[in-house]
Amino acid sequence: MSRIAVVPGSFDPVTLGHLDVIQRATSVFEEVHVVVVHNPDKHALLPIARRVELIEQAVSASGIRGNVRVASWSVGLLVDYCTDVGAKVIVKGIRSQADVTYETPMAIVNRNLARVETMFMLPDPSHAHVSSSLVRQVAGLGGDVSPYVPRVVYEYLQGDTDTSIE
Ligand code: COD
Repeated sequence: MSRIAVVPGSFDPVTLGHLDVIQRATSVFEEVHVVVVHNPDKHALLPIARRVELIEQAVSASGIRGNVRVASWSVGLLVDYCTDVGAKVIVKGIRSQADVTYETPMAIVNRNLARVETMFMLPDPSHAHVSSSLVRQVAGLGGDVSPYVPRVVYEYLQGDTDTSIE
């Protein structure tokens, strides 16, 4: 039995879709570790430390009452983090067939590597179209991203003029 789950992602930046998954994970697991992982396939906007801060602030402001810890991981496999903290489950949000195609091989490899299972959660339909890349694109072109992100992220992006890569 597992009481700890890991919710990993780039969270660049954290969106209302991510928060929805985090919130529902806290209703299933006693402890939820939200882990910011560098995705080498993606062009990063925010430094990892800033992403961690924004998640902490967004979780705190959202009224999520479960036990949530926010961390980053860059020194090895995600399952090494899971083993370190005693988590047997990774939770991922699935919005589309493309997410299933992307996530399925990772889930199998993670189970083979460390017997860590992956649980897929379907998003709230109101957030199913939201992604960090969409937010980055709309914000970068001067559009309003307030419907898609927590208020702290909206305010951060409003004030942010530094879009350099970490
Ligand atoms: N609604 C619901 N879920 C959502 C939404 C939404 N609107 N938006 C995103 N999600 C889900 C995504 O499907 C994903 O599960 C998660 O939230 C994070 O999404 P992103 O976009 O922030 O993060 P990704 O997809 O760039 O993160 C990928 C990881 C870095 C987590 C992934 O590559 C990974 O698990 N890497 C582990 C590295 C490793 O150990 N590799 C070797 C073994 S496979």
